[in-house]
Parts: sequence; C-alpha cells; structure tokens
Amino acid sequence: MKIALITGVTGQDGAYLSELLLSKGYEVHGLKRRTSLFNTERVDHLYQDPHEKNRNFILHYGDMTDSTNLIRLIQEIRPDEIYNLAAMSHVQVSFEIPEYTGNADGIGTLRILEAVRLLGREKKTKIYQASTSELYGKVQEVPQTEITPFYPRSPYAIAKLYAYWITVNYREAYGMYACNGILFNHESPKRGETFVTRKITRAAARIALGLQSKLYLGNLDARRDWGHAKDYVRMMWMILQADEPEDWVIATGVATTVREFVRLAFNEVGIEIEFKGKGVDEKGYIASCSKPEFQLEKGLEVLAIDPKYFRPTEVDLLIGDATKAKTKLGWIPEYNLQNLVKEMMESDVKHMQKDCLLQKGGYQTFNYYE
Ligand code: NDP
Ligand code: GDR
Repeated sequence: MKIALITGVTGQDGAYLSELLLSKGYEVHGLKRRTSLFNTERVDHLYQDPHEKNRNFILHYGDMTDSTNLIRLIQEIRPDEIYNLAAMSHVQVSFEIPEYTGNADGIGTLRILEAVRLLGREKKTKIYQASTSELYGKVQEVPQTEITPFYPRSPYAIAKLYAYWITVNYREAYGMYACNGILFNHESPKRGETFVTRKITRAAARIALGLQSKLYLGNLDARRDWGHAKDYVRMMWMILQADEPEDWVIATGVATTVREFVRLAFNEVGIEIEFKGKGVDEKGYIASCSKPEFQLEKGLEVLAIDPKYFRPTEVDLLIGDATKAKTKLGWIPEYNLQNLVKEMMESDVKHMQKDCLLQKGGYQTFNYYE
C-alpha cells in the first residue's frame, strides 16, 4: 500500500485528490490547520473514527510555517508521495498579507523539500508542487507552455515563483523526484466562495431564488482558462507516476472572460443577462427569464461593478497549452466549460433551495426549560 501526505487536504484540490488516492488503495495522510471553527467540511465524508483499526484516511494538525511540525510528520508518516497543495491561494488577498503569503507559499515549500532531504528520504519520497499559471502574469506569449517566460504580478505569484524554482533546484541538486504542475484555474462545486466562478454561481442561484438582489464584481474583461478540479487532481497523480521528474502545464486551451462566465451561469437558471455601460459603469440587467420556477422581473439590475475588486496589478489573459501532458502522459480532460458551469450551478441551486425553504417556511423552536 502506498502512503501519501497531502498538505492543504481541507481545500478544493485536497478533497478531490484524497478521494482519488483512496480509490487507488493509498493510505492518505492530510495536514490540517487548527482553526477556531471546523474546517474539514470538504473531507468530512471521508472521516474515519480515530478509534477504528486500519484507518486509511488520517488527519494531522500542522502548518506550512512550522518546520518542526513538518519534519516530525514526514518522519512519522514516511510518505512515498507528498502533494504540497497548502497555500494562501487568493491572489487579491495576497496584496493584503504579502509577508504571510511569502512564508506559507514560498518558504513553506522549501520546508517540505528540506525536511525530506534532512530525513534522508531524497530517493524515497516523490514531491508534487502546486505551481500556477499566475507565474506567467503579464502576457509574454499565448498560449503559455512549459517554456514561456514568467512575469508574476502579485505577492502570491511571486511566492509561488520561489516555490517553483526551489523545487527545480532540489531536483537538480539532490536528484530528488520533485515536480511542478503548472495548473491553470480549475473550479468545481467545492471551489472557495470568494473565487470569481463560485462567487458567480452562488449569486446566480441566490438571485434566481430571491435570496439576494445583486452581484458585485471587479474586472469583467479578465480572461481565464477554466477547467474542472477533478480532471486536474488526476493529472497531479499521473505526474508522480511518470518515469522522470519533470514540470507540466495543465490547462484546457480555452480562455473565457469573466463576463461570459456570468452569462453562462445565469443561463443555467433560464436568465438572460443584458450588459450595458463600460468599465466601472457596466451593469447587468435581466433581459428575460424563461424558467417559470424562477419568477424574475425584466429590467432588474442584478450585476454591478465594485472597484474594490480590481487588483493593483491584474493578469489579463491566461490560456495554456497542455500538449506535453496529453502526448507524454495521455491526460484527457473529461469536462468542458459548459458541463463545469452546469455542475456548479446545479450544486449551488440545491444548496440555496435549503436556505429558501428555511426562510419561507421558517422553523419551530420551543423553550426547553419551560
Ligand atoms: P484552497 O484555497 O481551496 O485550499 C488551500 C489549502 O491550503 C486549504 O486546505 C488551507 O487550509 C491550506 N492552507 C492555507 N494556508 C496554510 C498553512 N499556512 N498551513 C497549512 N495549510 C494551509 O486551494 P485549491 O485547493 O484551489 O488549490 C490547491 C493548491 O493549488 C494551492 O497551493 C493553490 O495555490 C494551487 N493552485 C490552485 C489553482 C486553482 O485554480 N484552484 C490553480 C493553480 C494552483 P484551510 O482549509 O484551513 O484554509
Ligand atoms: P485567480 O482567480 O486570481 O485567477 O486565481 P479568481 O477567481 O480570484 O479571479 C479570476 C479573475 O476574475 C477577476 N474578478 C474577480 N475575482 C474575484 N475573486 N472576485 C471578484 O469579484 C472578481 N471580479 C472579477 C479577477 O480580477 C481575475 O482576473 C486562482 C487561484 O485559485 C490561484 O490560487 C491560482 O493559482 C490561480 O487561480 C491559477
């Protein structure tokens, strides 16, 4: 039985990767942070009671900023594979907490590599580093490949640049099996609520159900190459099964604007959006609503721009070329943008219907002590 350690196990990718590795018969260990509220919702369905014998999904407290913790865990777990997914992953937030982002995302990666080396596991533990299309930043070349020059545009991307190169360096210096997956944006119903796709699908569902009146966004012209997280975690595993450690671009090769994503999401609930105005004055109105279950007034303003969501330095266009992954590893994505949006909308409508029921029907309470 292979043993894997996933940092960032409670995140979107950590949850899908855990499911995949468990289905392949791995013993999966995950690093979770201590938080004042539960943070394991995405992996709760995999939870096993600590009193059970022969558990194959085990969570450990830890943090990317604590070397002692990482060294001890790697010593105890003795993983065959480490998937380093933990990061402060929000680009805009990284402008507000740049030092912490550098520590967790950049030096955190060094801590993992160095722990493996110090413990003499250079030839025993393979390492996957979650690199990102944000490394390309300001457009140098389209589409972006493994040899496109980097020009990062945020504290997040610059921390990830350090992580990218320290991974390459440990591979070259110590012969470690350490690889970068340069992944373009990937989404799913498990996507964090403050990333733009999930913010849009959540709002579209809530607006359709009358739970919210308006969605505020930033730059609608940004273009992203959006794939499905399930396809991308499969590729993470394939990267560590390859004969040689290398760096790989994972992308769909299709770029779409944020505006078009809004249109597709609202279309799923039968709403046509009409966009009027330009730049910060752009607004979105209901042009029609074809589904009788969502009664929405024509002409209603449901989308507006809030400049606070504009970034100090924006990444305008990301579009990747995953030819290497497709030809050398045989990676074939199963999702396209249309079925990704459909799955996210179906999930958010289902979630919001519960809120709707509660709001409309209410619930009864009684005073236990009377
Ligand atoms: P999420 O934001 O959903 O998950 C991030 C995970 O990292 C969470 O489990 C979080 O814990 C954990 N984490 C954050 N800071 C620390 C820390 N200091 N110590 C330990 N754990 C920490 O990200 P995704 O799942 O979307 O992405 C996974 C990785 O891939 C990230 O490194 C991201 O930067 C990178 N990436 C993502 C892409 C995408 O489109 N999704 C594209 C390219 C790269 P908690 O749950 O407690 O917050
Ligand atoms: P990104 O994802 O920055 O590409 O990073 P995000 O969804 O945050 O932004 C995508 C684009 O949408 C524009 N945008 C908005 N973004 C957010 N979050 N909120 C808004 O209201 C909004 N309005 C417009 C942004 O300006 C941007 O251009 C994600 C993360 O998962 C990273 O960790 C990962 O490395 C990259 O993808 C690849």
